[in-house]
Order: sequence, then structure tokens, then C-alpha cells
Amino acid sequence: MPEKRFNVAVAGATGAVGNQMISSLEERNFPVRSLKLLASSRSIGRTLKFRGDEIPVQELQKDSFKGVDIALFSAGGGTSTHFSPFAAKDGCVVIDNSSAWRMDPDIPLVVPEVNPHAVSGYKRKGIIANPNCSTIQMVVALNPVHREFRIKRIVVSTYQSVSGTGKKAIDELFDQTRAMINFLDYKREIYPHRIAFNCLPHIDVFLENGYTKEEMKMVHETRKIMEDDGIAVTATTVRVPVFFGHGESVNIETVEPISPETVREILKKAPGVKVVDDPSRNLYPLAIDAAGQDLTLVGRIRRDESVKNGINMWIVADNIRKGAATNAVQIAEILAKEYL
Ligand code: 25A
Ligand code: L14
Repeated sequence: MPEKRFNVAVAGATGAVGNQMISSLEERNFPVRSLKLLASSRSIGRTLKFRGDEIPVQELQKDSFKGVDIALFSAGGGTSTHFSPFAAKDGCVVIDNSSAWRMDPDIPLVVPEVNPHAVSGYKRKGIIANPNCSTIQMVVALNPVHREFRIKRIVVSTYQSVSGTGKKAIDELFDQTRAMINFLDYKREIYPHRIAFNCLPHIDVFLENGYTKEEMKMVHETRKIMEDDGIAVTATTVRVPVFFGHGESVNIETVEPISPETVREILKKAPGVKVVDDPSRNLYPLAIDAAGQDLTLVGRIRRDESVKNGINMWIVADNIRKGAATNAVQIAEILAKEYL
């Protein structure tokens, strides 16, 4: 039987994540019959390459999704809130990378290594949400540990690269760095403070409780994806002057007795994980090694000697790939194989 092929659209195609969505579809050989590239009117006139063809970018409109089977969205929360329902109404399944739908109880929030079965929930609203980048890499590493030892509490601090904010933030770090090393004045547009040679304990907006929205996404999304509201999570999210790849210092406390050796053994077999943990040779996960590939790197696995059953680890992944575009394409693969 010939393989089934799908009409696919990417909304926000000209952005950092949208670009990678197109590349991931190509790299993973997703069965694309046709590819439609959508963005705002600012991008009209541009073309993007897919499998050697130059595809023109079209303006995202309500009727863009007629005849489209799967749409990958990464055009921000407002755009997604407005346009996803029109796509769903036309029978297109939306996989959305914004934070707009993630906590909607009728919309599944999926990391394929963790809760692939949840994809079936797309039938309720025609939308599947792609989690926050920092949450994705954390649950890929922690879920196998949770299944074995039951995690009670997670304390996480992130070291997040500027690419998460999009293309203009990548340019801002580059331009500020270049200005500073030439003793020139620098400009500040995207972040509230200089990001070059600095760290900002501030990602997304501040909320009433004193946390940022990014921190609270990690709390709520982790519980929804791991399907366990009993896990206590607390987060501090920090922007660092790195272009690609988020790092995370993660501390866990478990119900069952746990050791670094068993965690290492479990993670060596875990899907989507690569253990990089040999301090004697200075081997540990680095953003520059995580960038450009799809695995979640885990290292510095060691006992938390201050509590009964505790482990510390360091987790790094490419935030644009596994943290966004690759995860979305993996969800599309499940849809294509099992549901459409
Ligand atoms: O609300 P959220 O969920 O928090 O998401 C906010 C932003 O975060 C990024 C993404 O930015 C998104 O817009 N993002 C979301 N999830 C992410 C994740 N998990 C994530 N980033 C990382 N990890 P981005 O810059 O990567 O991508 C933006 C894309 O969205 C398109 N877009 C924006 N508004 C749209 C829209 N498309 C359709 N309708 C709308 N209303 C956007 O296309 C881009 O593809 P564009 O045409 O607006 O921009 C194309 C080029 O033009 C530059 N540009 C943007 N704004 C202006 C501009 N140039 C001049 N003036 C402007 N005002 C862009 O730099 C781009 O090169
Ligand atoms: O997907 O790094 O909710 O500025 C929004 C903020 C992605 C990262 C999301 C950042 C995030 C982004």
C-alpha cells in the first residue's frame, strides 16, 4: 500500500521555531504531500526552502486551512488564540507551540516520550498543545525516574538561551556583545536589561505571586504531562547570554530510596535521553553540544546529601529543536501514524 501523505501548514514559518519546524519535517522525512507556509503580512514576498523547492510565504488568514490536514503553529499566543479555532473548524489538526492552550483541560499537552497516549484527546477541540521548552527537557529526563522512584518534589533553576525569545533576541545578544567588545554604546530593545555579559532572573511576565509566568508554566505543565498533580514543583528561570540550548539544575526528592547509579542506568535506556556524565574526563552536558541535535543530555547525576532520598542533576537540550519544533513534529508523527 502506498504511504499516506499529508497536507501540512506552518504558521509563523519565518520565525526561529517556524524555520526549524520546516527543517525538522524535512530531516525526519515526515510524509508531506504539500507544505503551506504562513506568517504575518510583513513576511509576504519571502520564500523558504523545503526539500529543494522555494515555497512562497502566504499571509495567515481564517480560510488558510481548507484542505490542510495538520498545522504547526508558532506565531505567538495571540495569533494562535485567534486562528487555531478556524483551522480546527476546517478539519485541520493544530499542534500549537504557544502558551495559549496548554492548560485547557480539553486540550492535550504532549511530550511523545512521556504521554503519547494523550494525543487521542485532539478529537475534543482539534488542537494539541506543545509544552514550554524548559518543561519538555525536564520531563523527558525525570519521567523515567518518577515511574521507578515516585518523585515528591522538584526544585529547578534554569539557564535559558536567548533563542527562546525569537530572532530579534538572538540579534540583540549578538549586537550588544559586538558593541561592548568594541567599547561602543549598545541598544536594548527586547530585554529590560543588557543581556550581553549578564544574567536576568526574569523570563516572560511577572505574576501576582512574585514568580514569573515561565516559572509557573514549569509547575503546571510538569504535573499535566506527567499526569500526577501530587508532584510539588518550584522553579527559578534565568536568561543567560547563550544563543542556543537551555541548561537546568534540577533537584528531586523521591518516595523510594534512590541512588545516582540506578538513575544513570535508567536514563541510559530512556527514550530521547543521552547520559553525558564522566567528571573524570570533564564530560557533562553543554549548551554548545546540545545545540543542533534532538536528544536531551543529562549529567552531573549525584546524591543530594542533605535529604533522605535526593538526587541532583544537570539537564541540557536544544530549546528550538526538542524544546519546540522537533517535539511538535514528533506529535505530528503520532497523529499521522495512529489517528489520521
Ligand atoms: O505568545 P507566546 O506563545 O509567548 O510567543 C511569542 C513569540 O515567541 C516565539 C515566537 O517568536 C512568538 O512570536 N515563540 C513561541 N513559542 C516559542 C518557543 N517554544 C517561541 N520561541 C521559542 N520557543 P519568533 O520570532 O520566533 O517567531 C515569530 C513568528 O510568528 C510570526 N507572526 C507573528 N505575529 C503574527 C505572525 N504570523 C502571522 N500572523 C501574526 N499576527 C512571525 O512572522 C514569525 O514568523 P512575521 O512576518 O511577523 O515576522 C517575520 C520577520 O519580520 C520580523 N519582524 C517581526 N515583527 C516586526 C518585524 N519587522 C519589522 N517590524 C516588526 N514589527 C521578524 O524578526 C521576522 O524576521
Ligand atoms: O513557549 O524564552 O511558553 O522568552 C515563552 C518565552 C518559550 C520561551 C513558551 C522565551 C516560552 C520564551
